[in-house]
Amino acid sequence: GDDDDGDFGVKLDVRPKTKRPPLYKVLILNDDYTPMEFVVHVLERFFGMTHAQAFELMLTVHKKGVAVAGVFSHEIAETKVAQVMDFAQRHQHPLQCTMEKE
Ligand code: NFA
Repeated sequence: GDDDDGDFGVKLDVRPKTKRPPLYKVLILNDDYTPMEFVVHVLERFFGMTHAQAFELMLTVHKKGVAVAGVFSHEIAETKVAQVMDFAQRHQHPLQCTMEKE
């Protein structure tokens, strides 16, 4: 704008602005047809969970409808979703996996 205050509007370099990239939750959705053991296998295979962790998360999805399988960068989350959707489709299960910004 004008320069009524005589400071020439020069912004002082105070804080280095290092914006972190957004993170994305990868969600597993319940359905009536995908076998429980298949979901457990997916969670072990693509999310590095132990059998016990995978079983517990599968039961959470089964009971509540949805649960977070992991939190990742946009690119990794997209890859996980694509891997799970492809694997489910190849086995003819209707399992759904999506991502959402945290
Ligand atoms: N609800 C499915 C069943 O009863 C199991 C399931 C759990 C499916 C988690 C999808 C996700 N066979």
